[in-house]
Amino acid sequence: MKRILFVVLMLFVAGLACSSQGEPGDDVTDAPAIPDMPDTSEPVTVEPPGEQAATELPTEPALTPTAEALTNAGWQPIVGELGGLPMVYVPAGCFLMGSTEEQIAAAMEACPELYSGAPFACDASGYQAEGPQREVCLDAFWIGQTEITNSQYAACVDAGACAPPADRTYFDNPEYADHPAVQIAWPDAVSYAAWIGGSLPTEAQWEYAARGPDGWVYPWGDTFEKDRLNYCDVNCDVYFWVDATYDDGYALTAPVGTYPNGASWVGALDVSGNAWEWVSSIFKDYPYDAADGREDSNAAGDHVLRGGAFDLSYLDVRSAFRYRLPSEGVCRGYGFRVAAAADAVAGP
Ligand SMILES: [Ca+2]
Ligand SMILES: [Ca+2]
Repeated sequence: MKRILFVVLMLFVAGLACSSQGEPGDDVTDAPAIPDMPDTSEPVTVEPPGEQAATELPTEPALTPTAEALTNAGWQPIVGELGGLPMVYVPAGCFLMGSTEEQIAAAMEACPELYSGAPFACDASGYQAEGPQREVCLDAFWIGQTEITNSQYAACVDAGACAPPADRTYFDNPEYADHPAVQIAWPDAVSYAAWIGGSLPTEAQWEYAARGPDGWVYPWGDTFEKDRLNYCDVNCDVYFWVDATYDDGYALTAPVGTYPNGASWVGALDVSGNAWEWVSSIFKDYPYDAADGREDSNAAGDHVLRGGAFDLSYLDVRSAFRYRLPSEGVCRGYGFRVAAAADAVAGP
């Protein structure tokens, strides 16, 4: 029942502002941080065996040299290209997908203030969908450096492989050529991704590219920083959660890559905010399991959008936040980026 209420709430907001909830507030610096990964970066010292021990050691070393442990700060972004699209490489690894119980509780505690004045009440279920947290390990892949832009999407439309956006107001305006393509339904995002030779990222791939092995709350760290994204700032045209304290320069979408200091650990831009991003996954409860049908492209059900948009507050541009919509849903903030297999992209 709570989930139904939350969906009703979100649909209400979507009707108001396409995709929104929340209001500005204090940042979430006090949100519990995900526990650090074990620090295995220190060199392992193996004492040379004494004469007595030498005969007892196995002929193969027990510890083989390994690369330095993967960390967000330690990874150097690699940019490749897929059909003209800049892609960034995401190395194989593991991370904790979803939010901790403490983080979900913190989101719920912040919610009433965020919604202050809004004609609905906070409900836990939208945030509860971020749990339970569980480790997910992924093979390497590539993900788009940016959201797909209007000019990029237009090439697919011109080729007859993609349907034009539901509302062409910005799509047809040359001034928006480098803005994310929006008003895109899930099947059309899938069509574009296939046309370019990739796919939509899974929900797990998207979140890993956003948060990294360190599991940061935002692409740049655990603290909301207003100068790193296009969110619901003073220019925002929703009514209850505008952050009147900051001007990010845009009421609607911004050109992709406007905030290079908002890059995630792999170098993906505008992961947080600007346009929502469809992922391949059907919305199902956590823990995430790619084998439970949610990655079946023919399965019925709502699909997931990630990252929040220009009309969302700090709470809902967190990398763990999950938004669900019927696949045919279109609105001014719904776009996407593509992913590709590790061997599908020409590297540098
Ligand atoms: Ca903005
Ligand atoms: Ca985005």
